[in-house]
Amino acid sequence: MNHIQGKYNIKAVSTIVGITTHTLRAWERRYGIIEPQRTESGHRLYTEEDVATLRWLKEHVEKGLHISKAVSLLKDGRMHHSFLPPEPTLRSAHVTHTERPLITRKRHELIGALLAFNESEAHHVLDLCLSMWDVESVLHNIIIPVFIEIGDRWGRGEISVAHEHYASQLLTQRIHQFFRHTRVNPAMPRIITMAGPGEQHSIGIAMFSLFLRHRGLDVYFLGANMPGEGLHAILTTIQPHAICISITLEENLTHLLKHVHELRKAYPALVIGIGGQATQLPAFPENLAPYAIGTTQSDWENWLSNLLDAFYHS
Ligand code: B12
Repeated sequence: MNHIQGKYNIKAVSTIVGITTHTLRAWERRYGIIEPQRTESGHRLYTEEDVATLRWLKEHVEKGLHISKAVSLLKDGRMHHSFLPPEPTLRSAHVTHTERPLITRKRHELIGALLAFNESEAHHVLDLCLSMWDVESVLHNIIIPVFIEIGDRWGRGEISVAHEHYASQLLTQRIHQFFRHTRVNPAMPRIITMAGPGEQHSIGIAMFSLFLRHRGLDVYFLGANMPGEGLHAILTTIQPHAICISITLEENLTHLLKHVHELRKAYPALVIGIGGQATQLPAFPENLAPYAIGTTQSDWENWLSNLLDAFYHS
């Protein structure tokens, strides 16, 4: 017997998605994007996935994308709500086999545009990516890898410092834009985020800040090279629940250790979290280990869930 997974008839889908039955049939005929199963009497039966696909198409057509363009994006790679696996490492979030070629192409296009100093093309590629995937997916699968690739090319002397700075500035601006457009939930804890003293590497902590913001936390992002002495004013004014510090360079570890020790003494209730490349180095001090948040998405989620538990039960 034929195994039928479809459970919605065309009328139900039309009501759920808000597309007329006439349009549904026309899209099927012209673009072949959905091929609903058929009952024995020949009536269409749609699956949950079909419904999700139609919703996505409708959303993008409403945003101004022509239906044929939306369909080709869909066929080209894949859209869907999130292409991150349940537990990716944030450094190398997996993508499914079918999505990989499209992502690689988008990364190349973005790198090409950035290295040609072509601002509008770079934004166009990013806009297109954002029409296909959610912000965190674009961040982890497109923006971060492009950032690293360009930085590495500069490190190998293959491109000039102007190329590297131009690309970094443009991508950083986009990250900050995402940040501005996410809403804060006033019932959530306040968190200060910063790159520690001596640290110019601020993109990683910007990513983590965005992760927190996306979950509604009230994040105060202080950026790069934040001296410990300068924190008193903000700590006493906003009285945050936590402070998260990023550290990349080994040479800044001693400074960080001192900094954490002082914070601990002056603000015993403040939760301290540390992240960044230096937490993975053998030289990372053992007495800082309890503060390390971890590198995977589930490490970040766990840290946050402990923070929220403590916050709501205090
Ligand atoms: C861009 C870049 C710069 C830019 C930074 C611009 C900016 N606004 O951030 C500039 C040009 C300023 C720079 C300067 C230097 N850099 Co640099 N830089 C890089 C590069 C190419 C990319 C870093 C980056 O942003 N990656 C993308 C982010 C998303 O990754 P990330 O920082 O690791 O963050 C991830 C995690 O670590 C984590 N994370 C980070 N912070 C936090 C915080 C918390 C709380 C949590 C939970 C997680 C978390 O989340 C992120 C997502 O996965 C790397 C090469 C590389 N492969 O990483 C070198 C690199 C980091 N730089 C390096 C060096 C040596 C330098 C310089 C000393 C070079 C020099 N000779 O001047 C200076 C030092 C400046 C200083 N005092 O800090 C080395 C560090 C080697 C080491 N381990 O000691 C690297 C690895 C290059 C290399 N291969 O040698 N750099």
